[in-house]
Amino acid sequence: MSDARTLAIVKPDAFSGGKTGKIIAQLEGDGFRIVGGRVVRLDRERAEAFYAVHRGKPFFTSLVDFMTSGPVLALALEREDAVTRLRELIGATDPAEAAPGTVRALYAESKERNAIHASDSPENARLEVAFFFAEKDLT
Ligand code: FUP
Repeated sequence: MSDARTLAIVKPDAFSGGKTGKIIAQLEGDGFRIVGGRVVRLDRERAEAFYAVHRGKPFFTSLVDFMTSGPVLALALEREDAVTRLRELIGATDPAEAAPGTVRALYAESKERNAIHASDSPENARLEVAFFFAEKDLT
């Protein structure tokens, strides 16, 4: 069960570009069940907290600018091997390096404006699901 749940964020570029429905369809088509969903606008404090591991890196301020530039869709997702499988399904960080057919290959504009986030470990999945959702609100 430790790898059964993960967090995805449909990022502002995909959200404003009207790709949200297509991305959800791709996730559901791969067997993910949506157990929580919220459209939110992150403020700088929240975005900096979410990406705290990247604080101090050259792209950090720009990343926070981007992630606060519009609404995002946070999704709590379940399926077998959810963390591993979602990372495979979204593709590499840079869409130029993402495998064909992955979410980022299909919808990302650049390494920064890359359409979707997915938790990279079961431990981070637990923390990131809790960042957006109270356990009692998950179905
Ligand atoms: P990923 O796990 O694929 O989302 O990638 P990282 O955790 O390494 O990076 C988090 C986000 O920072 C990326 F989604 C996009 C942004 N980023 C950049 O803008 N430039 C970089 O060189 C690396 C990451």
